[in-house]
Amino acid sequence: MRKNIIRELINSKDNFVSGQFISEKYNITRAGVSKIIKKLREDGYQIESITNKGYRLLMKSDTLEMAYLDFDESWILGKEYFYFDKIDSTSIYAKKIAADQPEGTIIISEKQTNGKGRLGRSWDSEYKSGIWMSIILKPNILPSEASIMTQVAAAAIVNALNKTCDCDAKIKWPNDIVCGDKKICGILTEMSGEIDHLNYVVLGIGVNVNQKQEEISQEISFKATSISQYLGRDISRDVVLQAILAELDYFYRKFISGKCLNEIIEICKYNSATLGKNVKVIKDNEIIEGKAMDIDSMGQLIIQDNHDKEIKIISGEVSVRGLYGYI
Ligand code: BT5
Repeated sequence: MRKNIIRELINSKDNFVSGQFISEKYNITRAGVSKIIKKLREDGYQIESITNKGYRLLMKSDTLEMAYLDFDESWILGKEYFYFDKIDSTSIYAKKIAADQPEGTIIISEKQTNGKGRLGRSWDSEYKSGIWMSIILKPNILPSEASIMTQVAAAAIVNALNKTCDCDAKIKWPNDIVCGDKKICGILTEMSGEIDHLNYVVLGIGVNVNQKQEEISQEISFKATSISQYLGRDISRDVVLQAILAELDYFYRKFISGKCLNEIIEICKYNSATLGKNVKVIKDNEIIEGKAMDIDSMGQLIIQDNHDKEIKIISGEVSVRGLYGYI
Protein backbone atom coordinates (compact mmCIF):
# COMPACT_ATOMS: atom_id res chain seq x y z
CA MET A 1 0.00 0.00 0.00
CA ARG A 2 2.87 2.34 0.88
CA LYS A 3 4.26 1.86 -2.64
CA ASN A 4 0.86 2.56 -4.23
CA ILE A 5 0.56 5.81 -2.33
CA ILE A 6 4.09 6.93 -3.23
CA ARG A 7 3.40 6.04 -6.87
CA GLU A 8 0.16 8.10 -6.87
CA LEU A 9 1.98 11.08 -5.35
CA ILE A 10 4.86 10.87 -7.81
CA ASN A 11 2.62 10.36 -10.84
CA SER A 12 0.33 13.28 -9.95
CA LYS A 13 3.37 15.59 -10.12
CA ASP A 14 2.26 19.10 -8.99
CA ASN A 15 -1.41 18.18 -8.49
CA PHE A 16 -3.10 17.12 -5.29
CA VAL A 17 -4.32 13.56 -4.80
CA SER A 18 -7.32 13.31 -2.50
CA GLY A 19 -7.38 10.92 0.44
CA GLN A 20 -10.82 9.86 -0.76
CA PHE A 21 -9.41 8.88 -4.17
CA ILE A 22 -6.63 6.79 -2.66
CA SER A 23 -8.98 5.23 -0.17
CA GLU A 24 -11.45 4.15 -2.88
CA LYS A 25 -8.86 3.07 -5.43
CA TYR A 26 -6.95 0.86 -3.02
CA ASN A 27 -9.77 -0.11 -0.70
CA ILE A 28 -8.21 1.31 2.43
CA THR A 29 -9.76 3.53 5.11
CA ARG A 30 -9.05 7.27 5.19
CA ALA A 31 -7.41 6.74 8.58
CA GLY A 32 -5.19 4.10 6.97
CA VAL A 33 -4.14 6.60 4.29
CA SER A 34 -3.26 9.27 6.91
CA LYS A 35 -1.24 6.74 8.85
CA ILE A 36 0.87 5.87 5.80
CA ILE A 37 1.30 9.57 4.92
CA LYS A 38 2.50 10.20 8.49
CA LYS A 39 5.06 7.40 8.19
CA LEU A 40 6.25 8.70 4.80
CA ARG A 41 6.82 12.14 6.33
CA GLU A 42 8.81 10.54 9.14
CA ASP A 43 10.89 8.82 6.45
CA GLY A 44 11.77 12.15 4.85
CA TYR A 45 9.11 12.62 2.16
CA GLN A 46 7.85 16.22 2.22
CA ILE A 47 4.11 15.99 1.68
CA GLU A 48 1.77 18.97 1.77
CA SER A 49 -1.84 18.38 2.81
CA ILE A 50 -4.75 20.78 2.34
CA THR A 51 -8.28 20.14 3.51
CA ASN A 52 -10.64 19.28 0.64
CA LYS A 53 -7.75 18.99 -1.80
CA GLY A 54 -5.63 16.16 -0.48
CA TYR A 55 -1.93 15.46 -0.62
CA ARG A 56 0.87 16.74 -2.79
CA LEU A 57 4.48 15.60 -2.89
CA LEU A 58 6.82 18.56 -2.42
CA MET A 59 10.07 16.71 -2.30
CA LYS A 60 10.90 13.07 -2.69
CA SER A 61 12.88 11.70 0.20
CA ASP A 62 16.48 10.78 -0.52
CA THR A 63 15.56 7.17 -1.07
CA LEU A 64 16.06 4.55 -3.74
CA GLU A 65 12.84 2.85 -2.67
CA MET A 66 10.89 3.67 -5.82
CA ALA A 67 13.76 4.24 -8.22
CA TYR A 68 12.29 1.58 -10.52
CA LEU A 69 9.51 3.97 -11.53
CA ASP A 70 12.12 5.76 -13.65
CA PHE A 71 13.45 2.59 -15.28
CA ASP A 72 12.90 2.08 -18.98
CA GLU A 73 10.41 -0.66 -19.76
CA SER A 74 12.57 -2.00 -22.57
CA TRP A 75 15.46 -2.76 -20.21
CA ILE A 76 16.48 -6.28 -19.26
CA LEU A 77 17.53 -4.80 -15.94
CA GLY A 78 15.10 -3.89 -13.20
CA LYS A 79 12.06 -6.00 -14.09
CA GLU A 80 12.14 -7.20 -10.48
CA TYR A 81 13.27 -4.80 -7.79
CA PHE A 82 13.93 -5.75 -4.17
CA TYR A 83 14.43 -2.78 -1.88
CA PHE A 84 15.69 -2.86 1.71
CA ASP A 85 16.31 -0.16 4.26
CA LYS A 86 18.99 -2.38 5.79
CA ILE A 87 20.35 -5.81 4.88
CA ASP A 88 23.50 -7.82 5.57
CA SER A 89 24.61 -7.81 1.93
CA THR A 90 22.64 -7.38 -1.30
CA SER A 91 24.92 -9.97 -2.93
CA ILE A 92 24.27 -12.56 -0.22
CA TYR A 93 20.55 -12.00 -0.71
CA ALA A 94 20.87 -12.09 -4.51
CA LYS A 95 22.61 -15.48 -4.38
CA LYS A 96 19.83 -16.86 -2.17
CA ILE A 97 17.10 -15.93 -4.64
CA ALA A 98 18.97 -16.06 -7.96
CA ALA A 99 17.78 -19.48 -9.09
CA ASP A 100 14.12 -18.42 -8.95
CA GLN A 101 14.41 -14.88 -10.25
CA PRO A 102 14.46 -13.60 -13.82
CA GLU A 103 17.65 -12.13 -15.13
CA GLY A 104 17.97 -8.42 -14.50
CA THR A 105 16.57 -8.64 -10.97
CA ILE A 106 17.98 -5.84 -8.83
CA ILE A 107 18.51 -5.96 -5.08
CA ILE A 108 19.25 -2.61 -3.48
CA SER A 109 19.66 -1.51 0.10
CA GLU A 110 20.17 1.84 1.81
CA LYS A 111 22.66 0.22 4.18
CA GLN A 112 24.59 -3.05 4.38
CA THR A 113 25.73 -4.43 7.71
CA ASN A 114 28.01 -7.05 6.15
CA GLY A 115 28.93 -5.64 2.72
CA LYS A 116 31.37 -7.88 0.88
CA GLY A 117 34.46 -7.17 -1.17
CA ARG A 118 36.52 -9.80 -2.97
CA LEU A 119 38.28 -12.61 -1.14
CA GLY A 120 36.21 -12.18 2.01
CA ARG A 121 37.10 -8.53 2.44
CA SER A 122 34.49 -6.13 3.74
CA TRP A 123 32.79 -3.22 2.03
CA ASP A 124 31.70 -0.14 4.02
CA SER A 125 28.12 0.72 3.10
CA GLU A 126 26.70 3.38 5.39
CA TYR A 127 23.07 4.46 5.36
CA LYS A 128 22.06 6.36 2.20
CA SER A 129 25.62 7.45 1.51
CA GLY A 130 25.96 5.51 -1.71
CA ILE A 131 24.45 2.91 -4.02
CA TRP A 132 24.71 -0.64 -2.75
CA MET A 133 23.16 -3.03 -5.22
CA SER A 134 23.41 -6.47 -6.77
CA ILE A 135 22.09 -7.56 -10.13
CA ILE A 136 21.27 -11.13 -11.13
CA LEU A 137 22.32 -11.97 -14.69
CA LYS A 138 22.08 -15.19 -16.64
CA PRO A 139 24.30 -14.83 -19.71
CA ASN A 140 24.84 -17.82 -21.92
CA ILE A 141 28.60 -18.01 -21.38
CA LEU A 142 31.00 -20.48 -19.83
CA PRO A 143 31.91 -20.15 -16.16
CA SER A 144 35.50 -19.55 -17.27
CA GLU A 145 34.31 -16.43 -19.12
CA ALA A 146 32.40 -14.95 -16.18
CA SER A 147 35.17 -12.58 -15.14
CA ILE A 148 34.56 -10.59 -18.30
CA MET A 149 31.33 -9.40 -16.67
CA THR A 150 33.47 -7.24 -14.38
CA GLN A 151 34.79 -5.40 -17.44
CA VAL A 152 31.26 -5.01 -18.85
CA ALA A 153 30.17 -3.44 -15.55
CA ALA A 154 33.29 -1.28 -15.27
CA ALA A 155 32.79 0.16 -18.77
CA ALA A 156 29.14 0.91 -18.00
CA ILE A 157 29.87 2.54 -14.64
CA VAL A 158 32.71 4.70 -15.85
CA ASN A 159 30.63 5.92 -18.80
CA ALA A 160 27.63 6.61 -16.57
CA LEU A 161 29.65 8.55 -13.99
CA ASN A 162 31.48 10.62 -16.56
CA LYS A 163 28.26 11.49 -18.41
CA THR A 164 26.22 12.41 -15.33
CA CYS A 165 28.82 13.76 -12.89
CA ASP A 166 31.71 14.71 -15.17
CA CYS A 167 34.06 13.35 -12.51
CA ASP A 168 36.85 11.94 -14.70
CA ALA A 169 36.27 8.43 -13.36
CA LYS A 170 38.80 5.80 -14.39
CA ILE A 171 39.06 2.04 -14.09
CA LYS A 172 41.75 0.50 -11.95
CA TRP A 173 41.82 -2.96 -13.48
CA PRO A 174 39.95 -5.15 -12.84
CA ASN A 175 37.21 -3.97 -10.50
CA ASP A 176 37.80 -0.55 -9.00
CA ILE A 177 36.59 2.80 -10.26
CA VAL A 178 38.69 5.72 -9.09
CA CYS A 179 38.45 9.51 -9.06
CA GLY A 180 41.83 11.14 -8.75
CA ASP A 181 43.93 8.63 -6.85
CA LYS A 182 41.14 7.19 -4.68
CA LYS A 183 38.52 4.49 -5.01
CA ILE A 184 34.88 5.52 -5.34
CA CYS A 185 33.38 2.24 -6.54
CA GLY A 186 34.02 -1.48 -6.33
CA ILE A 187 32.58 -4.32 -8.39
CA LEU A 188 32.19 -7.85 -7.07
CA THR A 189 31.40 -10.51 -9.68
CA GLU A 190 30.30 -13.86 -8.30
CA MET A 191 28.88 -16.83 -10.12
CA SER A 192 27.29 -20.19 -9.72
CA GLY A 193 27.79 -22.92 -12.26
CA GLU A 194 29.14 -26.31 -13.19
CA ILE A 195 32.22 -26.89 -15.32
CA ASP A 196 30.47 -26.23 -18.63
CA HIS A 197 27.34 -24.42 -17.54
CA LEU A 198 26.84 -21.08 -15.87
CA ASN A 199 23.71 -20.81 -13.74
CA TYR A 200 23.95 -17.13 -12.90
CA VAL A 201 26.23 -14.22 -12.22
CA VAL A 202 25.65 -11.81 -9.36
CA LEU A 203 27.13 -8.43 -10.10
CA GLY A 204 27.61 -6.50 -6.86
CA ILE A 205 28.19 -2.78 -7.29
CA GLY A 206 29.05 -0.35 -4.51
CA VAL A 207 29.34 3.36 -5.35
CA ASN A 208 30.38 5.97 -2.77
CA VAL A 209 28.16 8.91 -3.68
CA ASN A 210 27.74 11.40 -0.86
CA GLN A 211 30.05 10.55 2.04
CA LYS A 212 32.07 13.38 3.49
CA GLN A 213 35.75 12.45 3.79
CA GLU A 214 35.48 12.34 7.59
CA GLU A 215 32.65 9.81 7.28
CA ILE A 216 34.91 7.35 5.49
CA SER A 217 36.46 4.96 7.95
CA GLN A 218 39.97 5.80 9.01
CA GLU A 219 41.53 2.55 7.79
CA ILE A 220 40.54 3.25 4.19
CA SER A 221 40.34 7.03 4.00
CA PHE A 222 43.83 7.23 2.40
CA LYS A 223 42.53 5.24 -0.57
CA ALA A 224 38.77 5.83 -0.64
CA THR A 225 36.59 8.82 -1.36
CA SER A 226 33.12 9.64 -2.67
CA ILE A 227 32.02 11.33 -5.89
CA SER A 228 30.64 14.33 -3.98
CA GLN A 229 33.83 14.67 -1.98
CA TYR A 230 35.87 14.59 -5.15
CA LEU A 231 33.66 17.16 -6.91
CA GLY A 232 32.82 19.31 -3.90
CA ARG A 233 29.06 19.15 -4.41
CA ASP A 234 26.17 16.86 -3.55
CA ILE A 235 25.12 14.31 -6.11
CA SER A 236 21.68 12.75 -6.65
CA ARG A 237 21.89 9.01 -6.01
CA ASP A 238 18.76 8.56 -8.13
CA VAL A 239 20.41 10.11 -11.16
CA VAL A 240 23.59 8.07 -10.74
CA LEU A 241 21.64 4.84 -10.29
CA GLN A 242 19.53 5.50 -13.36
CA ALA A 243 22.59 6.28 -15.47
CA ILE A 244 24.51 3.19 -14.36
CA LEU A 245 21.58 0.91 -15.14
CA ALA A 246 20.97 2.52 -18.54
CA GLU A 247 24.61 2.04 -19.55
CA LEU A 248 24.83 -1.44 -18.07
CA ASP A 249 21.68 -2.53 -19.86
CA TYR A 250 23.07 -1.19 -23.13
CA PHE A 251 26.44 -2.92 -22.78
CA TYR A 252 25.00 -6.14 -21.42
CA ARG A 253 22.64 -6.39 -24.38
CA LYS A 254 25.54 -5.86 -26.76
CA PHE A 255 27.54 -8.45 -24.91
CA ILE A 256 24.90 -11.18 -25.00
CA SER A 257 23.98 -10.57 -28.61
CA GLY A 258 27.15 -11.88 -30.19
CA LYS A 259 29.49 -11.35 -27.30
CA CYS A 260 30.91 -8.36 -29.13
CA LEU A 261 33.43 -7.15 -26.62
CA ASN A 262 35.41 -4.71 -28.72
CA GLU A 263 33.53 -1.58 -27.73
CA ILE A 264 33.55 -2.57 -24.06
CA ILE A 265 37.27 -3.30 -24.01
CA GLU A 266 38.00 -0.06 -25.87
CA ILE A 267 36.13 1.90 -23.17
CA CYS A 268 38.05 0.03 -20.46
CA LYS A 269 41.32 0.87 -22.16
CA TYR A 270 40.45 4.50 -22.87
CA ASN A 271 39.42 5.06 -19.25
CA SER A 272 42.13 2.96 -17.67
CA ALA A 273 43.98 4.16 -14.59
CA THR A 274 46.29 1.16 -14.94
CA LEU A 275 47.65 1.06 -18.49
CA GLY A 276 51.07 2.58 -18.98
CA LYS A 277 51.75 2.53 -15.22
CA ASN A 278 54.18 0.52 -13.17
CA VAL A 279 52.32 -2.21 -11.34
CA LYS A 280 52.84 -4.87 -8.75
CA VAL A 281 50.74 -8.01 -9.01
CA ILE A 282 50.32 -10.81 -6.54
CA LYS A 283 49.70 -14.01 -8.50
CA ASP A 284 49.81 -17.50 -6.99
CA ASN A 285 51.71 -16.15 -3.97
CA GLU A 286 54.33 -14.64 -6.27
CA ILE A 287 54.93 -10.90 -6.67
CA ILE A 288 55.37 -9.72 -10.24
CA GLU A 289 56.58 -6.19 -10.93
CA GLY A 290 56.39 -4.58 -14.33
CA LYS A 291 54.43 -2.25 -16.57
CA ALA A 292 50.76 -2.60 -17.55
CA MET A 293 50.82 -2.67 -21.35
CA ASP A 294 47.36 -3.61 -22.63
CA ILE A 295 44.00 -5.25 -22.02
CA ASP A 296 43.30 -8.07 -24.44
CA SER A 297 40.02 -8.96 -26.16
CA MET A 298 39.00 -11.17 -23.21
CA GLY A 299 39.64 -8.43 -20.66
CA GLN A 300 42.92 -9.84 -19.42
CA LEU A 301 45.65 -7.46 -18.30
CA ILE A 302 48.94 -7.79 -20.17
CA ILE A 303 52.02 -6.92 -18.15
CA GLN A 304 55.60 -6.69 -19.25
CA ASP A 305 57.62 -7.76 -16.25
CA ASN A 306 61.00 -6.41 -15.25
CA HIS A 307 62.69 -9.22 -17.22
CA ASP A 308 60.80 -8.22 -20.39
CA LYS A 309 58.52 -11.24 -20.17
CA GLU A 310 54.88 -10.77 -21.17
CA ILE A 311 52.43 -12.01 -18.57
CA LYS A 312 48.62 -12.16 -18.87
CA ILE A 313 46.45 -12.02 -15.81
CA ILE A 314 42.74 -12.72 -15.70
CA SER A 315 42.09 -11.51 -12.17
CA GLY A 316 44.04 -10.65 -9.09
CA GLU A 317 45.50 -8.01 -6.87
CA VAL A 318 47.12 -5.22 -8.81
CA SER A 319 48.81 -2.28 -7.10
CA VAL A 320 49.21 0.65 -9.44
CA ARG A 321 51.98 3.15 -8.80
CA GLY A 322 50.37 6.52 -8.03
CA LEU A 323 47.14 5.07 -6.67
CA TYR A 324 46.10 4.37 -3.07
CA GLY A 325 49.37 5.67 -1.68
CA TYR A 326 51.58 3.23 -3.68
CA ILE A 327 54.77 5.10 -4.59
C1 BT5 B 1 35.42 -4.60 -4.12
O1 BT5 B 1 36.19 -5.54 -3.50
O2 BT5 B 1 35.79 -3.50 -4.42
C2 BT5 B 1 33.99 -5.04 -4.37
C3 BT5 B 1 33.00 -4.22 -3.60
C4 BT5 B 1 31.58 -4.60 -3.93
C5 BT5 B 1 30.59 -3.95 -3.02
C6 BT5 B 1 29.17 -4.21 -3.44
S1 BT5 B 1 28.03 -3.26 -2.57
C7 BT5 B 1 26.71 -4.16 -3.18
C8 BT5 B 1 27.15 -5.61 -3.21
N1 BT5 B 1 26.87 -6.28 -1.98
C9 BT5 B 1 27.99 -6.63 -1.34
O3 BT5 B 1 28.04 -7.21 -0.23
N2 BT5 B 1 29.06 -6.27 -2.06
C10 BT5 B 1 28.68 -5.64 -3.30
P1 BT5 B 1 37.77 -5.41 -3.27
O4 BT5 B 1 38.45 -5.08 -4.55
O5 BT5 B 1 38.16 -6.65 -2.58
O6 BT5 B 1 37.92 -4.17 -2.32
C11 BT5 B 1 37.61 -4.26 -0.98
C12 BT5 B 1 38.51 -3.26 -0.26
O7 BT5 B 1 38.10 -1.92 -0.57
C13 BT5 B 1 38.42 -3.35 1.27
O8 BT5 B 1 39.32 -4.29 1.75
C14 BT5 B 1 38.76 -1.94 1.70
O9 BT5 B 1 40.17 -1.75 1.71
C15 BT5 B 1 38.20 -1.08 0.57
N3 BT5 B 1 36.86 -0.57 0.88
C16 BT5 B 1 35.93 -1.05 1.73
N4 BT5 B 1 34.81 -0.31 1.69
C17 BT5 B 1 35.05 0.68 0.78
C18 BT5 B 1 34.27 1.76 0.29
N5 BT5 B 1 33.01 2.00 0.67
N6 BT5 B 1 34.87 2.57 -0.63
C19 BT5 B 1 36.13 2.37 -1.06
N7 BT5 B 1 36.90 1.35 -0.64
C20 BT5 B 1 36.36 0.51 0.27
